[in-house]
Amino acid sequence: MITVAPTGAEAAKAEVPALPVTLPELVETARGCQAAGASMIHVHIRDAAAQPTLDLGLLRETVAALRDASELVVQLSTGGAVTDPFADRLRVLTAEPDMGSCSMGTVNFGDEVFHNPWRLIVDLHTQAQQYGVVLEYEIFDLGHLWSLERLLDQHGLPAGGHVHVDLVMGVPGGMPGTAEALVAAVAAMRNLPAGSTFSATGIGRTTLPVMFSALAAGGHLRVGMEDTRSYAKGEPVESNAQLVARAAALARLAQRPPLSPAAARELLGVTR
Ligand code: KMH
Ligand code: ZN
Repeated sequence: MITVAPTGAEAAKAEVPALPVTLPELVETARGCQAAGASMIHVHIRDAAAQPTLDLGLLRETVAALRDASELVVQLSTGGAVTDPFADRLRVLTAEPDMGSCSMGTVNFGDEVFHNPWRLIVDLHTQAQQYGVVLEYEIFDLGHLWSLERLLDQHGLPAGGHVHVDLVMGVPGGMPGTAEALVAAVAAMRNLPAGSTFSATGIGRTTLPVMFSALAAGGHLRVGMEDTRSYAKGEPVESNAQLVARAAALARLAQRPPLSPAAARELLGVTR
């Protein structure tokens, strides 16, 4: 399964002109990435000034437009930007996406702090259960996997009944984007429910080592301009579809061809 994370909340449009920030750009990205092999899209949206926003109306419009234009599983970020209030992040779930992300712990995030206190995690998990929104648990460091065990023990399985985590590796302040760290994370998943799955993404120059490691370890892949702005040294990424196409080609070489959106829905327990 290949997830594309096309925009994120950190890169500036002025510095990264290929970043999709408008709804038409996002829709075109979704179409191109599905054609290239993606089955899920992890969405952050921007306002008219290309700044990150969690505006509920815009989020709803975005979910509808992406559903019209593609079959991709639509996952809205509840992580937002490091400055977003918790109430706004929780409200994202009411936009009725197929899935939401749920970050499993506070982490230094470059020079900033990405705040994810336990109370917020519990509220995201339990409200997503109530709304029937399937969650993907974002793991920035190994301890976040133990927090996920504790969350599931105390509050039960997510909507859909399947546990899927995304290892976000190479964030300055989190676990490194190395094969060793990926193997350690996979080992730390041993007490999650049987059949739990993971994807992995490596930030910046850790993109390729993490992709190769995840493929070798039986994981799924996340790629996109949220995490990766250079295709190779000195070569800016041209489009998100370019990153998806590379991941799909490597997955086929590894004899693990990309899943269709329908197969991804089945795997993840997404019924919308
Ligand atoms: N933008 C980061 C602060 C998520 O989408 O769930 C948080 C993030 C995680 O990207
Ligand atoms: Zn994100």
